[in-house]
Amino acid sequence: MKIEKIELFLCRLPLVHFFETSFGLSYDRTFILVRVQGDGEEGWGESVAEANPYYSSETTETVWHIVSGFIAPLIIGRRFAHPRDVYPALKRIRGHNMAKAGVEMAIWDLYARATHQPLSKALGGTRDRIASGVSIGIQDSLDQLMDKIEKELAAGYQRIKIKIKPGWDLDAVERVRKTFGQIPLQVDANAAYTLEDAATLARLDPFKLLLVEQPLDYDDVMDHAVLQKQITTPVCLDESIHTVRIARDAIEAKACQIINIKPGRVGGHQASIELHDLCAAHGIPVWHGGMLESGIGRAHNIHLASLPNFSLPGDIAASKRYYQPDLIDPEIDIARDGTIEVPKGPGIGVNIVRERIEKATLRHLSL
Ligand code: OSB
Ligand code: MG
Repeated sequence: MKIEKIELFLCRLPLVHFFETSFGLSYDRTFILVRVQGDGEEGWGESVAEANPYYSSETTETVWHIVSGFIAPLIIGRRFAHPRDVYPALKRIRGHNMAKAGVEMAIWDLYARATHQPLSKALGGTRDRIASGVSIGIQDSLDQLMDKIEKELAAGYQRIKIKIKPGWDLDAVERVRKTFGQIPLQVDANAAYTLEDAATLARLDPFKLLLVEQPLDYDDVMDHAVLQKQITTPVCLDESIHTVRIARDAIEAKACQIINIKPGRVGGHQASIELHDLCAAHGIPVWHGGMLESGIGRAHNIHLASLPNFSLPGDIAASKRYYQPDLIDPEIDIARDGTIEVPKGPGIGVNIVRERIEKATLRHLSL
């Protein structure tokens, strides 16, 4: 497989509903789509970097810079026997996993299309449907949060995750438990606490949450290990897990009992498979995170989440919660039982609507 061309599309889409986390509030999403071409086929990827460096240090502008200036020259004109070889070929470039992942995942799509198989098969997926959960941002009031949860449960979602931050935590969880009982429930702090808040976080224990996601800093492992000894809720790491090696250290240090995999954060599908396998070997369950992706990134996530150790419902929900219309047609939807079908066509297996991409594009580059 010889990569002949890489195209970048800087896109912006309005969100159906604003999304608030401990690090900020978004009304729209800015992201980069990657199109690769080679062997008479195309492949599509989506880089999950945001316009701002609040979830991660990468932004859409750093992705643009790194792909156009450093990744493209290493990829264009080069022959790859298999997409697993792409991430190692970029080793000289330190960090910038979201930039690498956008390109690497597009090449996986190209490969799966060229070999006439669904991406899930190429990745080693074993299921034809994935379990779907929702991530609900911080709301203007607890009443509004209850309304949203009621709506998502009625739609069939298998688990609810709510965002927390100091001042929007214990009361919110208590109210959810009072209103909805023992539903599968987890919380995500996006690094909003420090070890000094351990006593507050321990007060979540009686609520029997599935997990608490990234309570402490984005680059921390060791404080999470200290915290985990003081609370019974399983700690799950998101932001801290940038590489397979950090995951190995975190498992060794008992800093987490569960890991959230986002291919964008770790450098693409190959690194995700390795992370998935490492966790399986250590009895650490994983689940698939989300970054408010368009249908293109979302389709990639669905294929990856078909691997066997994705044993908890992911943050992979229906398109209509995010974008209307989405960039793909038909859109991604969930069944009444809260599952999403893994597309069966070649590659990511969804129809990309080019006119909608054109409409969302702020800047385009062909390399
Ligand atoms: O921490 O999981 C996160 C969205 C943007 C950045 C970080 C996170 C999230 C989500 C949304 O929780 C998950 C989704 O795509 O629905
Ligand atoms: Mg998270």
